[in-house]
Amino acid sequence: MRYQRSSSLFQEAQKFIPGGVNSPVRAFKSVGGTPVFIDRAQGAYLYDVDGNSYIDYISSWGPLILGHAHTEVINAIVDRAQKGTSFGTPTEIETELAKLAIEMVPNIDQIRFVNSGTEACMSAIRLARGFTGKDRIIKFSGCYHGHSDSFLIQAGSGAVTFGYPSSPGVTQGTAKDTLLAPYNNLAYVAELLEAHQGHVAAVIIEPVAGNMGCVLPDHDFIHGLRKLCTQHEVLLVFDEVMTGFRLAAGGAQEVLGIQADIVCFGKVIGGGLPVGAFAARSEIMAYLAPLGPVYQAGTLSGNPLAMSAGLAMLQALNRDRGVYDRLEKKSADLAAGMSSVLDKTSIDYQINRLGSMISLHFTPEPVVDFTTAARGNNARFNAYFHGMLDRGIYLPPSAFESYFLNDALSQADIEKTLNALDELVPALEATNV
Ligand code: HOZ
Repeated sequence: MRYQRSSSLFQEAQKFIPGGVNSPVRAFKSVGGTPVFIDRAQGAYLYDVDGNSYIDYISSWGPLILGHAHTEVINAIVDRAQKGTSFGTPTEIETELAKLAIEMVPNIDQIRFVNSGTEACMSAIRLARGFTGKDRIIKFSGCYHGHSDSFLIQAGSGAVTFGYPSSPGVTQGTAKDTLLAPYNNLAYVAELLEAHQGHVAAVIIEPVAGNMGCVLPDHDFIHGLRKLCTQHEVLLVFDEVMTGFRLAAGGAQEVLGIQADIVCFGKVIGGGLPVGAFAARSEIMAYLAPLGPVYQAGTLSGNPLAMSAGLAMLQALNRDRGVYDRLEKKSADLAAGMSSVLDKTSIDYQINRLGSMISLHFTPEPVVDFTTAARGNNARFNAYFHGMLDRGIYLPPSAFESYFLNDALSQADIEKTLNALDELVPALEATNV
């Protein structure tokens, strides 16, 4: 049996870990079947405990933009580990990573490192509230900013995959300060800002959404959002946990030509180790403890192993900016190839893509927000996911997640992926609509 050992490991894990996983999307609950337990990874490939290999299109959900076990990143971690793993004191490498991140990203003066994207967004909002003296925030339905209370309201990613976009456990008191708007709907945001005049601290957005599948911002919407925030003296917070250092060295700010007030990072900035960060101009960062009154701390924040992985990753990206052109070409080839396979069929589909973030939705209408993303054909998506997995292609196990391509992926891998899709077409066409 192809997944025999994975299956028995999953049985065992469920006895001791809720749902057998430490992050819900991994459980394959919405697509069914047994999650694949990975033993090791190299380059563009994952290898499971049953001896199967997969071309990986999630790259650990984004961080591994250069592929798995990249030599420079691994060497940096190993070298640093020899000197001890954590001190709870300042280290030189934190400043090195801070300097490089600030050099690569437009419009930030200072950066604070935390341990995850969740922490970065949670802290950014606290900072925005402390800086503006206002309580409410606006977020967009289907955007996911980690699992802190203020954001688990019509959230994307696993929250919506498993049917709890607004999580129990979030108090009414917290929820009332989070105002919701549909993605790509500027008029709605304008109305909210008018109605809550003087009470909104920040608008937080995934500038290219990756947690309801990949959803691109309309040009007028995202530029209009910048203008509205300035007019209303509201901070614009870009959650670049997925897009930061991925879409370009300067992330979505660079690609879209927009300067946010606070930017949140995660994933690529940690090189595959647990790192998040938030950054802004000095005037805002000065509100943060120990300079200012907004408290934020962490025993393992700025951890030397994590910093060394992040530094090696950003150094490699900074040295070879051609990586972004290569990723653009591979992603464009993949998207074009998928279209040419699916165009020959009766299957309704949409492919959304910006740079190396892609998603495929089985729906006839453009996917521009959460409502349109949620209209996708689930049965067909599940058949697609499992059909591809059985052919050695590892895709996100939810229609509400983006693919993240990596630079280790070869043209031959893309060909293999397209052949797998081609082979799968009869089964997809037969799927109940
Ligand atoms: N929330 C992550 C994707 N949007 C999933 C993380 C994981 O399961 O590892």
